[in-house]
Order: sequence, then structure tokens, then C-alpha cells
Amino acid sequence: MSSASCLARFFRSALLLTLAVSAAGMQLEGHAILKSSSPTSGGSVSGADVAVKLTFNVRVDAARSKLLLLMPDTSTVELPIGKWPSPDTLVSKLSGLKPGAYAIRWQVLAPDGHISRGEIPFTVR
Ligand SMILES: [Cu+2]
Repeated sequence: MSSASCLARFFRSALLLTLAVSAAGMQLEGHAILKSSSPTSGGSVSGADVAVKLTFNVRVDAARSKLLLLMPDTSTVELPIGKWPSPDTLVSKLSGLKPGAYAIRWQVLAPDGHISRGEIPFTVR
């Protein structure tokens, strides 16, 4: 084997190793994915006061995260984010809700610097 092709092999395996390591790192500290929520997506709750709890796969920066409530009349209300019980969880509280279709729109900042968003539609009976 010539030393040139040996060198090429070495660089190729070093590159593959680098890619594998960075892929593993991204899995450990990826952007936030919603794992569970209360209310649940598509679920219904009885009003008028509803506790909100969103749990993610990674810790989220609560100070740079946002929760909005979409009202049945399509107006939006910004929700205060309460003192969170654990770094991967955001909590808030809804009060005085009338029966109707609502949604919680969330936007969170994850440790990898990525923002992710989603919406949780729910019904108040
Ligand atoms: Cu990310």
C-alpha cells in the first residue's frame, strides 16, 4: 500500500469519527421537544382555573421562553411563567376561563441555542 493512500484512509476515518461524535453530542443537548403537557394536546379540561405544565426532553431557558394563550375569539394573552419545579419544565396558571376552544402556543430556548415552538389545542368544558 502506498503511503499516500494510507494517509487518505487515516483522514477519512478521522472525519467519520468527528461526525459520529458531533451527532452524539447533538442528541445529548439537542433542541427542545415537548414530552408531555397539561392540558394534553386535543384534551379537554373543566374550568375556570387550569394549571399549565409543559415538560421537555432537555432543560429550557425559562427567562427566554414564552407562553401565549389563544382565546376562543382568536385574541392572545401572554402567560406569566411561574417558578419552575425542574429545569425541563415550564408552569403557568390560567384563571377565569369560559367554555370554548383554546390553545397554548409555546416557544422555548434550548441549551443548543435553538428555539422551538408548538401549539397545544384544548377545550374548556
Ligand atoms: Cu437544536
